[in-house]
Amino acid sequence: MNYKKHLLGISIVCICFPALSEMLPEGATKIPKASEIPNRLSIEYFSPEQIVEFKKLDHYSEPQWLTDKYVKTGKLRPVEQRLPDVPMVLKTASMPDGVGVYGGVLRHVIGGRPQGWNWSAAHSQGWGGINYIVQQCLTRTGPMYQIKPEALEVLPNLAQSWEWSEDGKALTMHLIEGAKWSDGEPFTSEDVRFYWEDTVLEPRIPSFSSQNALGEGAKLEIVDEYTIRWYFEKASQNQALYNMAFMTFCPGPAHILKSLHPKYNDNVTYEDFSNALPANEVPTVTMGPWVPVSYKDDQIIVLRRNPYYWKVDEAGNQLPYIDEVRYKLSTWESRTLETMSGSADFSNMENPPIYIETLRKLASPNSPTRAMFGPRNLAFQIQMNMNPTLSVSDDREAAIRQLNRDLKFRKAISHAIDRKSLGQALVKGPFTAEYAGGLHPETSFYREDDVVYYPYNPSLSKQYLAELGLVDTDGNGVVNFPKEVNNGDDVEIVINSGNGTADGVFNENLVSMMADIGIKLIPRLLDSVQGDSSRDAADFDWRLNRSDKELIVPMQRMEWLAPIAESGPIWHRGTENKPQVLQPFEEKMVNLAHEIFIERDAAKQADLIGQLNHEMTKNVYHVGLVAYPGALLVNKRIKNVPNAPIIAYQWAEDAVMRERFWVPQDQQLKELQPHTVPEYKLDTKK
Ligand code: BQZ
Repeated sequence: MNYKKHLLGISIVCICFPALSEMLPEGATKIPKASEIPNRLSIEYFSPEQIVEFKKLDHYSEPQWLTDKYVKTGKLRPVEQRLPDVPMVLKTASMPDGVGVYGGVLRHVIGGRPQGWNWSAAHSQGWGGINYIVQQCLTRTGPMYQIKPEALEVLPNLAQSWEWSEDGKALTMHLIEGAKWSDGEPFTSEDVRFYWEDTVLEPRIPSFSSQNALGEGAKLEIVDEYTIRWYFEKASQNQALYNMAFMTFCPGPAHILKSLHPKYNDNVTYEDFSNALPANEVPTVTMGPWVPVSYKDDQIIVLRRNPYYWKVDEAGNQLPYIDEVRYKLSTWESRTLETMSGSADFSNMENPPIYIETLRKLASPNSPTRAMFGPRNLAFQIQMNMNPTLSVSDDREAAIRQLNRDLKFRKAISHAIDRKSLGQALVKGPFTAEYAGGLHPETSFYREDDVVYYPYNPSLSKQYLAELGLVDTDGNGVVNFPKEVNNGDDVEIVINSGNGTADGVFNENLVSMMADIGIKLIPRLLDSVQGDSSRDAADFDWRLNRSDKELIVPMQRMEWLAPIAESGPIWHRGTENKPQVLQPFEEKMVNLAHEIFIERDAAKQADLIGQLNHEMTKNVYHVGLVAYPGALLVNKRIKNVPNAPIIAYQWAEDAVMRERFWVPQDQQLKELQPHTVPEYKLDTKK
């Protein structure tokens, strides 16, 4: 299917540029070795065919209540008519507990809140895996963590198969035929066309995707109802297959969205479209295994099985096995605490301040929870906004942007941070490691030698600030801008952050570390919706950020690392009117990124990624703070839960394939809306 193989677990040998020690910049060192943490995660590997296959089976079945209540009464067609002619079959070989039984509940808790169901206009659904349920994408990357390195490839999803043209510039994709949206309407290439042409390429609609992120100058041709063809300027744009997965190519229902879009409806504006499908408008129309059917603001979202879901097991049982999924709207910390105590079923343990307590509880033999510890593939960093004009509303903000763009300033900040203390303040013990920014340590593309580290050295920080003309002229302990800049006022910087305990620990420590070098740091705590929207609008001086999968599998979301598109790294975004202003090292990173995309040799590609990491860390593209491990926590009553890291190609919620989860009958919990599936009012089918 795709050209090259790489990844998690392969060791790659290539020394292609001079040893780093010969060229370390002033003040820089190598990154210190982190202490060992026990890594108890062992992963079972499969070939793609052992995970998924498209195949017509002789016989299909569904929960008995569904047949009795909906099919026998004529409300739904029989299951074989709701399924595609050739459905996707999830294979028993890769299911830890095999074919399951129907029924029961999966209980999630999230700290996010849904902006709405119109993900085609960059609405988030509150994260924590509800996004992975409602947004189905052309390809799927989450479960790739368990593919044997030598067989590694992007997995099919709504695109069933694909082939590259001989010159490597055209990619023909075959969509699954006869699959239906949760309201029974067919999924076709028109959904793909609408998503691409009328939302991604439409500058007046915000999007999770962009043309260049998919592959330089990507163009789409609709061949027929179930065939699409991509054209690229250069050959072998392999990253395109990654970008057709979550969250950059997950089409919305065109048959619903068109009537809400100004191109097809004179009575609505672009703004209307972006705000269409608010969270309380349920049931949602989705291709996912469960459908949001009820929504209570700040309380709960209930999802019920999608009777049109297009995946089955090898015995012909339509998936999912579990009938109801609940999302309690709470906080990220309570997700972990509730999963520990058994009142929730699934948590990515990612909040170091509660690790010790969680570990203690896990050690008890009656703990209801199973924990899977992963490598240090989580990290926090400071992102400094580098767009000189976007969302700048006064002189202070403009002056901060100029500082952010100055390497000497970024080095000064890096040298001001005592990462050892910061790590210990976050959680005592061996969990955290000093982090220089760039790729996550303990992941496959990371090589210590690529990393340039500017460690704790406050006197060098102060020297750099003075060289930049930032001196405390009024004796109040805070350095001032030079007279001609921002009135010579105090240097005050606002840092946007989340509102969890970890954010609090970082803020408190960063405020005092910055105060030591004469910078007044002002934390601004935001909930997840505020955080996402200020991030997307580039409305911040600095952001405290917990990094994501682009720092693990770089070609997946390269525009979040190198400014290959205006949607570019969070800290250097641009718009048509306020474009990015790239510095020479950024141009270099863009070139490297393009080379990475088209390099077919895995070792050479890994080396190019290493060079990118070198540029990132040498130029302090963002300021690394600390790296730390996470653990996946799942209630013991849930079957078919493979060992998985909390994040690799995607977050665990996608990686583990929840549509195969099942619960033995005697352990199933009471459903809130038993024996129901979503029912749509006819007028939603515009
Ligand atoms: C995992 C994830 C699943 C987004 C989000 C959230 C947003 C960011 C990031 C993580 C949450 C959980 O992460 O913390 O464990 O469940 O949802 O999507 O932090 O605010 O914008 O990038 O993935």
